Amino acid sequence: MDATQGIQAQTVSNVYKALESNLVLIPVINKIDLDTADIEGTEKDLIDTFGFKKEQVLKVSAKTGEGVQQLLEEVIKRVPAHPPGIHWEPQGA
Ligand SMILES: Nc1nc2c(ncn2[C@@H]2O[C@H](COP(=O)(O)OP(=O)(O)O)[C@@H](O)[C@H]2O)c(=O)[nH]1
Ligand SMILES: [Mg+2]
Repeated sequence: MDATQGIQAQTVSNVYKALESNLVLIPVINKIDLDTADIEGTEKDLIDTFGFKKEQVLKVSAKTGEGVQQLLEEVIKRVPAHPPGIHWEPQGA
């Protein structure tokens, strides 16, 4: 979620698509490097609107790289190798 924009149509749309597909959701606040970022307010939106817990929320800047290492580690920790509900066919012969 963009810390300078709050909840956008794209945020809501992507959350519901992911929920319908039974995917693990990782709430991430991006653009924390900007002066106009409202990190606290964005975090509150994620908690109040989508029911995430404060301790689940990650904070990153795609520009400076802050928090990106932790984000990658959390993806590995939280996302199962085979998402539930998706049947994987081996590719090739
Ligand atoms: N300062 C800053 N700019 C970013 C960051 N992440 C993306 N942007 C820039 O924000 C602009 C819009 O991208 P973004 O909001 O991420 O994507 P969109 O909402 O799908 O268009 C682009 O110019 C990106 O380079 C960030 O962490 N910090
Ligand atoms: Mg944007």
